[in-house]
Amino acid sequence: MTTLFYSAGSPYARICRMALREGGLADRVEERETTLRDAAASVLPHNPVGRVPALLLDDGVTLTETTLVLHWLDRMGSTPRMLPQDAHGMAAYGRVLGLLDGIAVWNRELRRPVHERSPGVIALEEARAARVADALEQDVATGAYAQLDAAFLALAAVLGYADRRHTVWRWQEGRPSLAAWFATAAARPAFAETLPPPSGI
Ligand SMILES: N[C@@H](CCC(=O)N[C@@H](CS)C(=O)NCC(=O)O)C(=O)O
Repeated sequence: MTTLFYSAGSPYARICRMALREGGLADRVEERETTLRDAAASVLPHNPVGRVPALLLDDGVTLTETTLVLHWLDRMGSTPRMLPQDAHGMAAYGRVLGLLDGIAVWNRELRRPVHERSPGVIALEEARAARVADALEQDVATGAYAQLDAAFLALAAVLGYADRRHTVWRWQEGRPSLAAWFATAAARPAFAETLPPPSGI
């Protein structure tokens, strides 16, 4: 059976886990939790990069990178299709992935011992996140991210991550449309079934 390696705290893996549920493929893919940054991690024999998500196919091939996994889920018959087909949809998905990449850098910085943190990196990522969130506030206010696809799930995953694992970022303040969008997305069963544990940051 096809296997999706994930970590409960990973927003990237969560995009794929929500996609399995929303796309009607949950009974065709087994989810297997792995540790990360660990020489004994169960994902390592299949993915030397050691990151999740990683999708182990029946023939032993392992797909890494969220977008490639979503592409494969579409090939497996995900309904609805996850990857956007037009430029608007692709741009919306890319915008959120960029936000997520920046938040991952910011969060990693905050996990270092205080004397190893770079104030410059933190300031840069905080400014990037604010800029993108302001753009997203306009986007959702004008009807973007309304249909269920990779852009929708990535936005739910990044805001869900901020909500429980990166709470230093007060993204809701001054962004009522984004907050309302998130409340609606968070009510979906696929979101509730994949909640990450709080991390204390
Ligand atoms: N570009 C990758 C990013 C995946 C990623 O960074 N995953 C993190 C968890 S959120 C990970 O596995 N980190 C473990 C490590 O860096 O060793 C994607 O789009 O899937």
